[in-house]
Amino acid sequence: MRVFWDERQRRHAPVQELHNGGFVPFAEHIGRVDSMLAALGATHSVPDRGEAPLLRVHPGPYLDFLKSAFIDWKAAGRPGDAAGYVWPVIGRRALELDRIDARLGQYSMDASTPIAEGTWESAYWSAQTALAGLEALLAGDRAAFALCRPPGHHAGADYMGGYCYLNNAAVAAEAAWAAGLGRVAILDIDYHHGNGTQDIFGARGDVFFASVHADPRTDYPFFWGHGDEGGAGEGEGATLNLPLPRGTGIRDYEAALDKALEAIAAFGAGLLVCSFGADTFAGDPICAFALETADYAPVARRIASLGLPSLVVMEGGYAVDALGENVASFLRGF
Ligand code: Q9C
Ligand code: ZN
Repeated sequence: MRVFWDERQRRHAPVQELHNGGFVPFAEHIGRVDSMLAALGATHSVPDRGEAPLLRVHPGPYLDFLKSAFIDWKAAGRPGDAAGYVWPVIGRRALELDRIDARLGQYSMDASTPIAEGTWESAYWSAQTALAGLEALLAGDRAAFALCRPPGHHAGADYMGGYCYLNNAAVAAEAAWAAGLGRVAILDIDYHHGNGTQDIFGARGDVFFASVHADPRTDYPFFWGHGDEGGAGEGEGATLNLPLPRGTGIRDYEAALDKALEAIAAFGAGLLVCSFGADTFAGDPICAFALETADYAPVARRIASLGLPSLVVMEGGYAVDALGENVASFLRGF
């Protein structure tokens, strides 16, 4: 399976994040990529397809915000990386204010997603990497791996969150739709629920979203991903959430995964986008499932047995020393 990656995805390097009431080193750091590149070997280059495919998912004002936030932050005389401290609660007026602090709140959902100098450039190339993987499928590859970083599944159409700025999986799914590949299924197997992807496609009947993740009653992102969220309007029935308790190991995990795969098979998609996070690993420092390195190969084999052209998009995974081997195990299984 070809691996797609662009060096400009390294430019994003926030220093710290708010975690459990204090500041800690930013967990989604470039060491993750070094671990994956060491285990995966050669990568393929990523062409520039411009902003048009990003704009199929994200509104222009949100992209403008991502581009200018760090500059505006510095212009306001602030040290460090741009981070919000006030969030508009549901039902408040949707104002388009100029103040950088207001914009950081308007366009984000949490305090774990700072904007640093190279954030826009890395997020842009991360989304381009997803598009490059999709193009490999269009050219006839059965599967492709987009080594996206920063990750994407917590980013909604107009908000960042959970280390995510642009929703790489959604950008690829929309591009697949535009390319005439028909109905798309997105299977999200990051430890955390993919709230951004669900928000983007939840009202759509032509894109199926299935997610196996930690129960949001105990885990981030808390306010999405509960078992009763099944889509809205034309999208009713095209969202499937399968939350699992902390401590879940491979047996219960595979049972939930099989339910997701059955639903995807019944939906009748022409293409699969798999949001893959290796933060389900037993040794992950910020997560609490119990998958082992060797488990990722059979998990991937089950997914591959759908027989769909598959784009694997990288999401989370923070046990840096094991990350490369976990991803390699998954891709070998495919
Ligand atoms: N105290 C992804 O895996 N921070 N994002 C949680 C817990 C946010 C993870 C803080 C975790 C987001 C792509
Ligand atoms: Zn995650």
